[in-house]
Amino acid sequence: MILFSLFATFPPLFLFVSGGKLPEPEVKIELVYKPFMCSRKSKYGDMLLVHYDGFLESNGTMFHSSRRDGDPVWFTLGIKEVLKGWDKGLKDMCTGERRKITVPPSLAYGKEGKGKIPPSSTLIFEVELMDIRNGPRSHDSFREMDLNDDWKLSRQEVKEYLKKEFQKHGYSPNDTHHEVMVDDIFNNEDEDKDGFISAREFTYQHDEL
Ligand SMILES: [Ca+2]
Ligand SMILES: [Ca+2]
Repeated sequence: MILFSLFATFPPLFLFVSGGKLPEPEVKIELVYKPFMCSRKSKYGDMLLVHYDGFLESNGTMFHSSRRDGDPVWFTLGIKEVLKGWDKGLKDMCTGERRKITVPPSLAYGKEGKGKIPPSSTLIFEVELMDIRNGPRSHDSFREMDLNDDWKLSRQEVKEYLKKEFQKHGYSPNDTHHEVMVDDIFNNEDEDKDGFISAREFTYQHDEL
C-alpha cells in the first residue's frame, strides 16, 4: 500500500518487523556527531538517505554495513518501512548528523531473529543521515506535484513527477515504466475514479500513516 514509493527500486533492507505487544522498550539514542548547520530535521513522512553499520550488541559482530556493501539506503520515516527502532530512533535528526542507536529485539527482529540476526537480539546501528527529502505523502510533495495548483493531480502531473524523481536517480527520462506506474498509482489512489487524485485521496488513504 505504499504508493508513490518510487524508491521501491531501492529496497529497504528491513521489510518485516515483528514486535512485542507489551509496553514498548525505548530506543537508546546517542549523538555521535552534530553538524553546526541544521536547517531541517527529519520528521515522520520524510524520505531519508542514510549510511549505516549494524552490529549485534551481544558480541559486537557487524552484520551489515551500507558503506562496505554498497550504496546508502533511502526509506520513508515513520511508515514502518524499516525497523520500528529506526522509525523511533531517527527522528529530529539533521543532515550530516551521526547517531548510535541501540534497538531492543522487540523493535527489531523480535524473538525469531532473521538471517544473520539471532533470536532476541539487541542491535546497535551507527547511522549517518546523508539527505532529507519531502516524503511521498507530505503536503509539500503534493504541492510540488500539483503543477497548476488546482488541488488535484492529473495523470500528466504524476507522470512529470515520476520522470523528475527518476532522473534525479540517474534513470532515463524516457523510461516506459512511467506509464505503467501511473496506471498503477491511479488504480490505487483515485478512489472515486474521477481521473484525478485529490489532496484528500493523496494524503489520507493509507492506514499506516
Ligand atoms: Ca493539478
Ligand atoms: Ca479522485
